[in-house]
Amino acid sequence: MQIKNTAINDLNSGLLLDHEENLKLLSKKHQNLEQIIDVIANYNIAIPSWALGAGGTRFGKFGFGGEPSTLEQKIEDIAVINTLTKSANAISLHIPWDIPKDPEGIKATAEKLGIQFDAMNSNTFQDQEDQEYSYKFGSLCHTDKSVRDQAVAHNKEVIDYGVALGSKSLTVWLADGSNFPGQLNFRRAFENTLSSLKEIYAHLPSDWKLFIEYKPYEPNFYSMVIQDWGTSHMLAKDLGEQAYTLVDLGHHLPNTNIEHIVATLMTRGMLGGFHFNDSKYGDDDLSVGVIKPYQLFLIFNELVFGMQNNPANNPIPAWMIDASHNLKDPLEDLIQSIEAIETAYAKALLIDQKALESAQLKNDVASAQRILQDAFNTDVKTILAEARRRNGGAIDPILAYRKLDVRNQLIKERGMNSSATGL
Ligand code: AOS
Ligand code: ZN
Ligand code: ZN
Ligand code: ZN
Repeated sequence: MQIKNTAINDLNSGLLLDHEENLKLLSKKHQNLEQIIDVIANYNIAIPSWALGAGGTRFGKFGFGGEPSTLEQKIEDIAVINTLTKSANAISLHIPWDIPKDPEGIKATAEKLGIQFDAMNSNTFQDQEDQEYSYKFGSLCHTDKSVRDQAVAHNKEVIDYGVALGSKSLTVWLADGSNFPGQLNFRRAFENTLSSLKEIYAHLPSDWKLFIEYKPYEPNFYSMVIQDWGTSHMLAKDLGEQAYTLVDLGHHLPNTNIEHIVATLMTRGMLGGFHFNDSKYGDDDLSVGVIKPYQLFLIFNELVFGMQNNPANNPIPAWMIDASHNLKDPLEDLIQSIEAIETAYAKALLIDQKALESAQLKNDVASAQRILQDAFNTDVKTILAEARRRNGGAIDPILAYRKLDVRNQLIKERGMNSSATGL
């Protein structure tokens, strides 16, 4: 299924008059509006290949019609999102769920649809049918060298697939840890993980980055080998310049000050990747912005400041949505997530940084709060719409998705019972 540009133009034309009026009002109020529209228009977030089908919980999964069952179809779905939003021009693959049997062919398909290959993801948290050793008691941290070797070899293989596709980074997320006190020697597990990661790092092409994701608990409920940003940072530092920490918003204990972590990592140029989602209790993987939009805005405030004041040369982080879609149409959910991310970004760009700095230097707390809240309370829908429109996207992407009846078209093409690989 491919959406024609003319269809989007037709839908936009009905909304244009109102949109232009709103834009005029906004540009009267904000002098830097053009710059903000520009930044948003050039912003893209990668979509993980496993987010395109129905997600589930450990209790069950309720399918969606028209789910993509091949890598080609996953890329097609992302192209649909990208055509509407002009903000999702990359896919993040997961091996072995998305082994490209014909890398050249897949690359050509993606290129034709304007989709690039973002970070590759390895999987040593599940046992695959043909593998010799089990990851039941860990992978890169395992007590048995043969298991570690197998996990290292898998990660090297993932890098090789990525090279064939034109990806430039590998994300390692480990489920390794322990469920019961006494099960694992923390220090031995850490050292084993570090030496396994060193082998993987040695296989990294010189223009690649390695992202190390952390998580405090789940699937292990007593300890996780890479439990927090400090552990990830230590590992990355020991590996070398191509290794970075990856922040996943859901991977923090409740009420953790994530914006502070972001700022600290960027001070040292160590924030390499970012997984967006939202959470109420744990790693809930809810749609971005549904629970704590103000926190997301404060995080973007640090990201904007970090990118504008960057003596440690923090790279532009690799942005990805890492959420689960167990009730909504996954494509609608991803469009909503993109909107939430860009909303927070645009609002953070509206912050008067000079005024904020002067309030901070004078310890004028009330003014500092007001400056942030003025930006947060500004309606930026029109900014997002204008950024999309200028790129040929939809003024209202969800409305367009529904008017174009995308889901039913996909069901017609793929059937009611197709299912996507993933969690
Ligand atoms: C797991 O909790 C992490 O968020 C991973 O980034 C990701 O969801 C997983 O690798 C999916 O395969
Ligand atoms: Zn993640
Ligand atoms: Zn997660
Ligand atoms: Zn999550």
